[in-house]
Amino acid sequence: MNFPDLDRVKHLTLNPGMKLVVMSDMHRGDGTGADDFTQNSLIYRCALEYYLENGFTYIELGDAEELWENDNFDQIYITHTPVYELLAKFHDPDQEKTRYLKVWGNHDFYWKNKEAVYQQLFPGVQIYEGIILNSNILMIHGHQADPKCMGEVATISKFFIHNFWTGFQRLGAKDPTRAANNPGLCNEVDDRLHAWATQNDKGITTIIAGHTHRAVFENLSITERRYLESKVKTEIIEIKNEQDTSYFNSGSCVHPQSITGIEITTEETQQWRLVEWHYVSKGGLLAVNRSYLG
Ligand SMILES: [Mn+2]
Repeated sequence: MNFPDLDRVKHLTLNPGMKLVVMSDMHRGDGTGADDFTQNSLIYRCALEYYLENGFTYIELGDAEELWENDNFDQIYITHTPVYELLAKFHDPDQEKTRYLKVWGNHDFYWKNKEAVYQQLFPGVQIYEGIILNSNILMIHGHQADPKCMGEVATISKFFIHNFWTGFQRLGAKDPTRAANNPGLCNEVDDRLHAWATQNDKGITTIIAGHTHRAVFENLSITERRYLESKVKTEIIEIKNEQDTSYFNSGSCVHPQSITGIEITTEETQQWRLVEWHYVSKGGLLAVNRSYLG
């Protein structure tokens, strides 16, 4: 697969003092057993409140809405109204001032032609296929590097998900079409995105993506980082050793007990961090904490 021709691209310059947080794969749904986001909704809202108060621009890198399983956006909005109210506080109709940038993925590809629906909630919002930061950092959802999400195969799997899958999922089954549930598939997508970041004629040197649901920092997944640090690993686990700044992945907001994201801050020097937000208990009270994974 070749480097994709991107449809609508937002160009952004990282000015001194700017702070960005990139998150993807919320898969916000209708609140039933098939909605993988509901369990993390409170963690996610706590994280958004922190980013709102601390001056971050929030980049939503695709699959924010689960529009394969749900017929329309209305039910998702009704279920997750507090989330949309919070997102509205980042939004400004002025593209220069807004702190809310939205990119479509394969599960919310719907937005490519239905921006007007979202504009009823967020007047003037633009939804993009990619964001280019400082002319060399490309942010895309990442399905562009996944053969099963492009072309004819995607049409068939979308039909399957829409018509049959949701019922199975309510019974507790795991989604077979997501790269997240198949480490081999995850590696393939990661490798392709890494190859695009290192070999292209577009001036891109770094790609930040989502889609696989597996967080990657400097080309290493969390597991790979831990194995490299501890030097302990099991026989069957293949690990990459080459840590480099060509490829990052924001992970997802549907992990069993946490959400992950990538923060880029420019206070004194430019700093990139992989962060995880999760519950902790403090003296018998439940709190939401942020920790650094990379
Ligand atoms: Mn996806």
